[in-house]
Amino acid sequence: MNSVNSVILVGRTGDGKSSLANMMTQGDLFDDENKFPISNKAVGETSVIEYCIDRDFEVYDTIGLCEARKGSTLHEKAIKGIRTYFSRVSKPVHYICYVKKGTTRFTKEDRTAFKEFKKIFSKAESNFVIIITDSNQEWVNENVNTIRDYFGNYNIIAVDFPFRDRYNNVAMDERNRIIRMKNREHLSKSLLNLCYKGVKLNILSPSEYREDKVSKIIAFVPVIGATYNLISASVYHFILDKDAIAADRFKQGMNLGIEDFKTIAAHFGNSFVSPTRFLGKLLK
Ligand SMILES: Nc1nc2c(ncn2[C@@H]2O[C@H](COP(=O)(O)OP(=O)(O)O)[C@@H](O)[C@H]2O)c(=O)[nH]1
Ligand SMILES: [Mg+2]
Repeated sequence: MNSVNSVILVGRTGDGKSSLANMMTQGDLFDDENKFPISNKAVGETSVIEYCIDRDFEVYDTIGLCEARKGSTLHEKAIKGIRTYFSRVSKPVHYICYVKKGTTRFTKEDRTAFKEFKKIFSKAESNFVIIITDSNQEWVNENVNTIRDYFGNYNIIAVDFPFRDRYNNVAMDERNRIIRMKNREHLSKSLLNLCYKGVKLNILSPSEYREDKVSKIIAFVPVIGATYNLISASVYHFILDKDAIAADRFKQGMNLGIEDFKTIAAHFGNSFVSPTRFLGKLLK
């Protein structure tokens, strides 16, 4: 029996996320009633994350990154929205896709947007895919160095989902429909061929992310840094269900901690010498 594969689509506005989302969940693009609204406009797209589940795929279509420049409120709002939403998604996700249109220029905004994507989904990098829209495999082969330069060394899938013909030419519409069907098949096969296992996202919400930045400074302070990491490890594990983060913190706490524990032990007695017992005391 086929199981449903989950897909997250991230990228800049206008690069084809919603077209992809519709193709994966409804099989084609329609004039009026698409599950994910398609838009030609550069700004003003929905500020929420849209979700839809169908037979083969469940898809999260996200807010466009980098609508203006880095530092613009829209960009920051998009990052915050994506972090907040996915920090609450605890089930594993299969394909975490960065979407870029092949027919538009590669700019520094693309680098900024991708860097942000990589930062948000850093614990799930094993499941990254780069999807180049309005494109084909030949174009990707010719431009693979540019794509890698901008978006790193991940699997790349090229697709083309042309929508309406601008001049309402019926023959063109039919030609576009055939291209879409061929590409939908290619997309499905290419994704499933990667055989990615579902991965837990472990994404920090905006406030947790701020805490994480603070913790990197605190980590340099002996004793306090180690203690802080150990306490926060337990918070991430027991309260927030973010084990990858908890494991990192625990490791940092222990690495920094051995000498510190001995120092503490000198003050508080032998029961503190064992780091595990020490953590036990902290958790009480
Ligand atoms: N020809 C072609 N046009 C595309 C493709 N993907 C998106 N578009 C067009 O690009 C515009 C923006 O697409 P949309 O899916 O709304 O992008 P989003 O802002 O990333 O969600 C629309 O006019 C789409 O028809 C593609 O693969 N091929
Ligand atoms: Mg969209």
